[in-house]
Amino acid sequence: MRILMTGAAGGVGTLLRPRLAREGRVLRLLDVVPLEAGPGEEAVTADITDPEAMEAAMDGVDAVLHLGGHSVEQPWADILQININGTYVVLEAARRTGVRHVVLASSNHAVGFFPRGEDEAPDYLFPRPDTFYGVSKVTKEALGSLYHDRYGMHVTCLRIGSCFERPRDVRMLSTWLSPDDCARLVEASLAAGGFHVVWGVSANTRRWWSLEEGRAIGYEPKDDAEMYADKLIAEYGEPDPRESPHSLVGGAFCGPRYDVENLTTGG
Ligand code: 15L
Repeated sequence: MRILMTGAAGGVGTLLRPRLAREGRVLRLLDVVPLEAGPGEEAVTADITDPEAMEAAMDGVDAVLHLGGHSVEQPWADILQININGTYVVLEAARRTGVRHVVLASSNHAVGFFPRGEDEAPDYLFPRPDTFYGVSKVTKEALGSLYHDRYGMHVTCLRIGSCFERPRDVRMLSTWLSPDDCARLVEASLAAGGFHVVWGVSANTRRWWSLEEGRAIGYEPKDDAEMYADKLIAEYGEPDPRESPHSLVGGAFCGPRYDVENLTTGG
């Protein structure tokens, strides 16, 4: 089996590479940044917005894990070209070459303005993006839905929380997706038929996003950010779920000054 991983040089791709290695599996790593292939890997230097290069990269591929694109807020033109058009090009190349399984890295920022209530945030929350970046994740999910319904592709969209080696702040005590759980989620998604939107989150004690749909496709998280709680709370204080940035799914991305104008001017 051969899996094409786009954005393989990025944060999540780097964490997943060793964790997705399997006997009898080839990981084809694709990025605009040149990568060195290790055992069981192939490296392709290409741009996800280049249709010809993406079709060539699909040769002999059974499944695509699409991680490529900007991972935080950017000016609209960049989001449009890299994240939105890039996802279209990836899906279209997969369709043209007969690839049946696609896993799309969405984000909690597709639903960032959803407020925290008493209950867990359910699966399949209606889009409520907190940034242009979040809009691109909504679009990614919509394109995945289209390619499933129109062409019968199996597509799973992962609304990833915070996928880092370990949680970096108190919000991540709730939103952390450990690298090992991320690999478990990707494995379950690669095997899932149909179309799904699942939260990408670990079994955190402070989690407030549903694991129901994830479990329904066979994802069983094993990690819990709580082991980092004492240290993080000593550093940052106890998070108040009623206060910003903890009162909304997207955290700081929902802040009044977290828009691209402020990000690019630094103001
Ligand atoms: C994301 O979608 C970003 O890619 C990542 O950098 C984190 O900020 C994460 O969301 C998060 O919400 O913690």
